[in-house]
Amino acid sequence: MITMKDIVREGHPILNHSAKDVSIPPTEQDIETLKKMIQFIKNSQDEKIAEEYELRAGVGLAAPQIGLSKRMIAVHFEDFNNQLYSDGYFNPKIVSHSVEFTYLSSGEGCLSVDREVAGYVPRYARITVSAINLAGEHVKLRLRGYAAIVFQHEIDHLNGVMFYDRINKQEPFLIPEHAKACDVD
Ligand code: 4LI
Ligand code: NI
Repeated sequence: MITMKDIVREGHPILNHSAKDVSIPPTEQDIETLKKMIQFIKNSQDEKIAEEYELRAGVGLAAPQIGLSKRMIAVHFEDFNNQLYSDGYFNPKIVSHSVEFTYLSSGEGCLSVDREVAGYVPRYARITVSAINLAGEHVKLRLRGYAAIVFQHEIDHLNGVMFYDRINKQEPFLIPEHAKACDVD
């Protein structure tokens, strides 16, 4: 099972590199890795398991965060409409996005970043993602709000981009133009 000791922390160069496409159909090993990543995210949200293994809670994980430079992400969360997103994706790609931006009003955290970085992270308010899911199906996801933010955060990891790279250095809490806040809880 994946635990925090497998999670690569900021400063490791793999987090600043673009990850390689996964060959399709994915190998049994890539499928196994992605299943383990989903399970880690689920475990991290389970109070008992998280306490026992000292896991920090997250809703998404990208393969570079476990030291694998491959284009794979795992997510497990419910959005505001109680829609469940719980799957793994190979080669996810943002194929279109809104002009409008959004940002998490509480800021963003990352399992690879052991400190709080304050500020708004501008994200597209709506995106369409094409990917191959864990079941091997070609999928097109239309995402908005929190779901759109989580997928953009994880896809950024595949491109060597950290959330704080997107925070305005001069004015971390500057509200991006054409943006509406995204409140969680
Ligand atoms: C416990 C059990 C307050 C502060 C609110 C916790 C189950 C921050 C938010 C969770 C913040 C669960 C989260 C992300 C933020 C903050 C990620 C708690 C886990 C909230 C997920 C990828 C950014 C995603 C909303 C600096 C590890 N996750 N909170 N950001 N939750 N969680 N991100 N922001 N301020 N990060 O961090 O998985 S996109 Cl589900
Ligand atoms: Ni992250």
